[in-house]
Amino acid sequence: MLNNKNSVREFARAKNSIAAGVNSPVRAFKNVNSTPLFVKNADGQYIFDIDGNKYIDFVCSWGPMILGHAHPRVTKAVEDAAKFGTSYGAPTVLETQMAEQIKKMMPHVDLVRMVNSGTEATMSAIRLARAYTKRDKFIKFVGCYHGHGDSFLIKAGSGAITLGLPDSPGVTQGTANDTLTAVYNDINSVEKLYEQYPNQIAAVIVEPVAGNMGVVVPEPKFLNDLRVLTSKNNSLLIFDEVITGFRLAKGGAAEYFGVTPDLCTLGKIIGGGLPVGAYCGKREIMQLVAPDGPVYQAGTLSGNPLAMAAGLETLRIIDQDNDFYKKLEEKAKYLVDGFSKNAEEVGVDVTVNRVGSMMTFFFNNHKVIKNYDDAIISDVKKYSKYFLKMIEQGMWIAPSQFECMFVSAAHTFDDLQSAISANKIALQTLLEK
Ligand code: KE4
Repeated sequence: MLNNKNSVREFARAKNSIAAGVNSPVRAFKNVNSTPLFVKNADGQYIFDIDGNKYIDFVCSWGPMILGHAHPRVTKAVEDAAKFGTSYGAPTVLETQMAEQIKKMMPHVDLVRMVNSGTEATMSAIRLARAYTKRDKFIKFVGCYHGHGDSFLIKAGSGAITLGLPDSPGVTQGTANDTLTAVYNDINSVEKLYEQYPNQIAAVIVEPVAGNMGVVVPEPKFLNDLRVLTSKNNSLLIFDEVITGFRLAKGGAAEYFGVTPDLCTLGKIIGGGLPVGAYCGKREIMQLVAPDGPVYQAGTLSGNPLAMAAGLETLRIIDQDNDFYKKLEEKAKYLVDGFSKNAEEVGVDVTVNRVGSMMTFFFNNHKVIKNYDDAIISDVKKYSKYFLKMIEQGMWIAPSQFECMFVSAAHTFDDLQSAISANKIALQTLLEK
């Protein structure tokens, strides 16, 4: 049984001062019927809670920590930057270097605008797409999550599914009317919306690999079909690469799948663990952004020196290692092969979806999970039991069936073997009455 008494005490204390006791819903462990674990520190692939428990971390702060925690070069970059001050509200060369680094790794990007979260990035990208096309509506996919901006909390994924709030109260009907939803991997559902709303759709925004209904992989032609369909209808294709950006390849999902969006949104990895987001893309579109253009968007701490230092060092470390993604792929494949073999041997119905180092282990007997309806019937009670058994064995995995599991450059094959052994024990407990 896990010793979590300090976390239990601190959660009760937090609830007196922080809404719901956490600063982001999925951290509350609500749908795995447990009390959130409070973290003391993290280092490399390990995370330590305030009760002295040590875990191998497969959440990686929901994606940013692709190098592992407290990477010495990243920590030093932040320390050095902090000595010069923490925010100026004025341009710095560091921001230009970050934009140039993004452009170097993502050649389809002409101009970048830094913001402070993925939510800000997607909100801004949709505003820009509407201004550029002079159209109001946009298409998202059921189960995809693009942050908590009002227009995205329509059949949203991530914590919204986890907590059963895919359509949040507080979002007005007027806002919702301009958000159209289609079915992931179903290009006909997108075509139908274009037929129903001719010349009204500004953009399609898509997670090129869905990570917020659990990992759902795009079928071979889906992304390219979206590219063709959006171009044919004079609307924009926006890749929300907040998770996949620099996760799947140096050029993100655009490089991985060979499909070029008009705009893309970034976050997580480009901040190296500090608050960051960005929207970026073709010059003819991005040049509409204020103050050169009329599309207003601003941010006190946008491009702040500490996040730029952490993110730039992270991207440089990745960019300097030509085998970075090959090594991640080998580790992720080893883990998933081990998990799949366990499920077979123990006799538990699971479906594993993986692209690169992002994966989800669904308690679901669908052999193929290709959209929200396939994912949502997963057995969340089973997942909850599995989660608690994995945590007890020192494996820090997502407290939700509808999130990703990540492997970082810091994980060793010994760590992965430990996770495979723990996974087998956790699966066996599911068979106990
Ligand atoms: P943030 O505003 O949380 O930085 O980014 C929003 C966002 C946008 N787009 C995608 C594809 C995302 O996955 C996210 C945020 N991801 C969730 C986890 N799936 C963040 C974790 C949380 O909400 O605490």
